[in-house]
Order: sequence, then structure tokens, then C-alpha cells
Amino acid sequence: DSAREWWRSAVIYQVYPRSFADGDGDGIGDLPGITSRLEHLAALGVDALWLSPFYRSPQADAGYDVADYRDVDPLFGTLEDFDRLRDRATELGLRVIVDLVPNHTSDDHEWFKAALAAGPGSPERARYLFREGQGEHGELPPNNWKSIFGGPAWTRVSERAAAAEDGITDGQWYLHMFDTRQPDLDWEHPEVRSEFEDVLRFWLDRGVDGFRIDVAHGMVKAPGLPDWDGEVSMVEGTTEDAHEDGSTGAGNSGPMFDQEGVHEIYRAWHKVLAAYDGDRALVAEAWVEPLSRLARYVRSDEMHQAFNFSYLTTAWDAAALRGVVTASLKASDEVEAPTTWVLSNHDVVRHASRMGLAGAGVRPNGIGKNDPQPDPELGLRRARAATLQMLGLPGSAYVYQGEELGLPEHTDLDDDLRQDPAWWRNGYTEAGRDGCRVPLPWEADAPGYGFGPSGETWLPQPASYKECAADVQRATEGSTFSMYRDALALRKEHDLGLGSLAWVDELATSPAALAFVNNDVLVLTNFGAEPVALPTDARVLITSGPLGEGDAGSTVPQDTTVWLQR
Ligand code: TEU
Repeated sequence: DSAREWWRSAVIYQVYPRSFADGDGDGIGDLPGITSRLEHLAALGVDALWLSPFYRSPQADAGYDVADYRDVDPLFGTLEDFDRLRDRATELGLRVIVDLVPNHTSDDHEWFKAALAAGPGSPERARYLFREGQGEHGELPPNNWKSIFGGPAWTRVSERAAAAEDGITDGQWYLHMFDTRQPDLDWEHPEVRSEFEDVLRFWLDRGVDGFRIDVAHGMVKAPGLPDWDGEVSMVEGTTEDAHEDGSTGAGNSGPMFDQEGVHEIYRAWHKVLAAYDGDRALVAEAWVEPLSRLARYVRSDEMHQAFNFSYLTTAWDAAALRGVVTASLKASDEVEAPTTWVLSNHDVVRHASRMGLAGAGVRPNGIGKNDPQPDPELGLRRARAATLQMLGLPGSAYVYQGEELGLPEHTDLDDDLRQDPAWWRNGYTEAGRDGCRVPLPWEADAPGYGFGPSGETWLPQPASYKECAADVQRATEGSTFSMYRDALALRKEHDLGLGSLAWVDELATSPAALAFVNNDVLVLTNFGAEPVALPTDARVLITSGPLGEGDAGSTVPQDTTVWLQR
């Protein structure tokens, strides 16, 4: 049965609902908009889509602050709109994964409102992490943890922005690893556990094929919530020399992350999914290193996949990438889980821009007007080469909406348009994630590049989006879209997702080249200035850019990947 364990080799396309396509003309993407554009995904040739949150939410963190896990936010449509989206996806042969945010709720969630109203010591407060403060009058936070978005991870009930309106002003503090409007749940509480198992069933009953689990490494905290002096910021680490174990600095650590107790939750969820037919899957978003540690989330009775962020955070460098790929495959082989590969998502600078920054190891959290700017040509060239390398690797791969159009980061957004809470919470020092969340261009000659019927877009699109518009990309030979589509077709034809990798040193004639075989395909990337000569009998399947001409045949220029038939 070819559908069995489909997730082992799947290419999964991330849809960020507010920026994919707008159906009703309010300038914000929605579920009907997504449904109307699903053919684009089918034409691309991906196997599944993952929808970032569309649940009822005040949108303090673009929907990663959920007020009702069983309803669609009116901004995005209705539950019926979701059903229609799912049905259309099924017709087109696309599976659907939804996002689950279990680490925290919105402060608008019924549970949190009840907790505030019920006061200190109440059973309602026990579902969250309310604590008394330190200091003579409890005026200091319970511990020294910092929010990932910046600032303290604790807010005092009396000092909430809403305290003035709702009049609830006792002296307790509550924990929020992200925004003040995202209170962390207490996962030791049995009602929290049973509620989320019910939420899983709610969506499984609605026919979803799986879940992407937000901050999967963060739900269980060390007992006693001990102080922590290490880093708890947005993960920035990138190294040119990946460590032997594949570490690149992509891991969060400390008493709030990767605690042993979290695995018990996933073992329970595994059973919830196993009771359904159709091979439903759980995907961990866990910023955990080394890779052997991440692999513990995908043991056979836990999750099915985990995003491999070590690959994303590796510098554009032959030796570093070889190290990370080797470590990734080894770690996942040991637990018999598929490796995954990701280059972009809604939290990081788009790789077409990230890779165009000077200094191979730079990975900022957003790029603003005053930051060093990427070289767009270099960025796109490397991004295409990186993508073709990624799609040649065995395992499952993720594509973030727009990367198939060669979309760059919007690096020129006015600061007052920014909506990412990370932007103000980090003290305006890093531009934040809005630049990778700009509405997609569909039609080069329509207002708002065809994002929706009114031409409005919730963030302005840069002029460079015109040539990235889907209609142009689909019609242009050699476009980034064509490269993705052709590579995905070849990947299927040669069964690369289920293949296995062996490095081929004799073809990588320069230390700046990297070559491997996967099934009957040879994938070669040249990172260096010196062209790499291809064997005279080489049959080229696809390239990320034009090949050069040497004395004895074709050569692979710098920042180019080529697939050869073995
Ligand atoms: O991200 C979790 C997370 O740890 C990120 O903050 C990550 O470290 C950072 O963005 C890397 O630069 C998830 C969601 O993907 C993100 O959009 C949410 O803001 C966050 O959880 C809170 O729900």
C-alpha cells in the first residue's frame, strides 16, 4: 500500500493562512482564499499542506495565541470553510496537516479568563503556571526566566494591560515563555492533558492527516521552576563548522525545554492517532540539539517527524552541510524515523535573502531597513542550489509558501507596520518575522499582485514581487517554480524520499564541492569559485542554474546544484 507511512517521504507545503490568498477582500488571507488556490500546490507536486493556525484568536501572535481550539477565527472563515478546504485538498490528492499550539493559550481563552476571575489558590489557576512573586511584597518575578520574544517571562496579574479594564489585580504572577498574551499551561494538570487529547480527536474526526506541534519541546518545565542563566532568546546560532554531533546552535536549552516528562505526552498522543485509520502523523516543532536528542521525539511510539532545524541553521558551506546531513541521517536511522529538511518557515528570514547576506554564518531574526542588506541575486542563486540539494536528500522535506516563487524577505517594511510581537518585546533591536510573512503575489499585473479581490494586502508587497508572481513563474521556463516542480517530479520518479545517501568523493574534485548518490541520482553542489568538471558521459536531470563549458565538457559553476542520472 503506497499510502502507508506517507509521511516518511512526503514533501509538505506550509501555508500561512493570513498571507496565502484572500477570498473576501479584507486584505487578510483566509480559508476560502486557500481553497481557491489549492491547484497551485497540486501543480507544484507536493504531497501535503500544513496550515499554520486559523483558530479563534485575538491574533496577538498571528494566531499562535489560541482562544478556542475547536473553532475557526472569523478572520479566516468558518468550520464549514475548513471542511470545504479539506474536501478540495482530498480531490487534488493533497493531505492536510493542522497546527496545534499546546504550550500556551491566548489570554482570551475561557480557561485563562476563568483563572484570572477565580483568583489565587483556585483550581482554575492550577491549569496555568501562576506563582507568588519574590521580594518582601512579591514585587519581583518568581524566577529569572526570560521570554523568547524578550523581556521577563512573567507578568503580574495586576500589571497586565487589561487589568485596568477588568479590575482583576491580585499580586500573583503568571508564566509566558512568549508574549504576555500567551500564558503557559501547566502540563502536570490532568485536565490539560485530557483537553488536548480531545482537541486532537476533534480535528481527527474532521479528517485531518496530522498535526504540527508548536514548541513541542517546551510543554513540561523542570520541577520548582529553577532559575536559569543561559540564553533563552530566539535561536540565532549558526556555525560554519557544525559540530561532530550536528549541532549548529539551533537548540533551546534550560529548565523550560526538552524535559524528560514531555515524552509521556507524545506517547499518549501517539495512541490517540493510532486509533484512527489513514496513517495520521505528528510533527514536532522542537528547537532541540544535538540531533540525537531531537531524535528522541520521533521514537517509534512518539511523534512521526521532527523539523530538522540544524540543517536550516547551517552555513552555506560544503563541510558544514556534510556534517549536518551525516549527523541528521545517523540520528534518525537509530530511531528508524525519517529525516526532515527545512530551509524556510514563518519564523526565519526567507532563504532567498538569508543566503544573500555577507558572511556565511549570519542568521538574523528579521532584516530591517537599517540592517545589512542581502544581495538578491546571490541569495536566489544559493537558495535554488540549496533547495535542489535538499530535495535530493532522502526523507521528508518542507516548503514554505512563496519559496517556490523565489520570494525574497521584505527587508524594507516600515517599522510602524510591523505586527510581530517579537519586534517590540525584543526592544526593537531585531526587525522580527513580518518580512517573511508578506502576502503572496499571484498575478503580476493585478492590484496587490492578485492576493485578493480588493487588491488590499495586510502588509505591503515590495516591487520585486512582480517577477515572483505565480502566473509569471508558472509560465516561465527556468523559473524557480519550474525548478521546484521538475525537481519534485524527479524526486517521485526516482523515489528519492525513501532512498539512502552515500557521499561520492571522487566527483567532488574541489573541497568546496559536495556530492552524494541517492538511489540512481547523483546530486552535486559546488560552493566554491572553481568550476567542477562533470564526467563527459554525465546525463543531467536538472540544475539549479546554468552550467558552464570547460575544455572537456560541462562544468558546475559556483553556488549551483546539479542532479545527474547515474
Ligand atoms: O515558534 C517557537 C519558537 O521557539 C520560535 O520562537 C523560534 O525559536 C524562533 O521563531 C526562531 O527564530 C513557534 C511558532 O512557530 C512561532 O510562530 C510562535 O510565535 C511561537 O511558537 C509561539 O507560539
